[in-house]
Amino acid sequence: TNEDIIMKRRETLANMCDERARVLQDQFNVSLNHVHALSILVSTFHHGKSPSAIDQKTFEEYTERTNFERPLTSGVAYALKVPHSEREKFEKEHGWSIKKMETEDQTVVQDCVPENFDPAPTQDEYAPVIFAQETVSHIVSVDMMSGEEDRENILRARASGKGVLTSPFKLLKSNHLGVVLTFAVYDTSLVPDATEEQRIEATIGYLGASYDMPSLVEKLLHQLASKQTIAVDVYDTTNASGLIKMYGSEIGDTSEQHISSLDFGDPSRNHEMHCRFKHKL
Ligand code: WA2
Repeated sequence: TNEDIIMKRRETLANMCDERARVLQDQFNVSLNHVHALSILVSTFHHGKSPSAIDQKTFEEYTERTNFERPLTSGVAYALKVPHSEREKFEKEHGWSIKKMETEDQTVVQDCVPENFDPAPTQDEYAPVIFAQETVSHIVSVDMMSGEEDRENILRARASGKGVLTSPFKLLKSNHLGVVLTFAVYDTSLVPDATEEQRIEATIGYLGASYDMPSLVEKLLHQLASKQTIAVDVYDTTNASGLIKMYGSEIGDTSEQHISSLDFGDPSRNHEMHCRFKHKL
């Protein structure tokens, strides 16, 4: 009967949506684990050795060769915690000044490259990027604390000791919405059951990965069959009053949709996948 067909169709949609959500969530989790491991690598071989065994060239080579471990990321980078009192010494040592992150709302697109960024105005502390994968080399020397989403992430990462995610925002030099994942790096003074204050005190840097959602989700869905059949949207649903679409299209009939939950590992952010058939029955 017609009712059976409709039921069957609804079940098919639910299964396909759950499968896609599971694949996306698993791939995200795989890259999250590897970004975590990278933060330990920096702690061990940059901060744990004197002289450091990592420089920009080594970091670039290693991150490029291990890219397959971070399937959804567009790039990884490492920023140092620099208090204002150490800014001058830091800038002299590195031979460049800490730059302010400027978004395209404030500047014309051509100016939106770090070479043209202004020096960061005086702040209590900074988070300049010292190492970057080649794909995000444009953020070297930029103070990540001068970007609202990056700053919030840094503060939450170091106080919690967990991997934390931003809400979706427009990444530098990208036309797409993306998210940033951040892990804090601590010095050896960190005790196992440290308080937030002790964690902040022991922080020495921030390892972050950026995820360009549209291109990466697209790539992932391409590998699965029946891309022609269903349309998929990914939302940040943290704020119930305003869902943010991180990926998706306008096609399909939204009256008949299935929602699969997504867990990207940060309990303070919620995500969902919404699926629908592209064509009516
Ligand atoms: N990485 C790449 N593109 C970006 C970006 C970012 N943040 N922010 C805006 N566009 C080094 O959490 C520390 C990476 C930030 C890490």
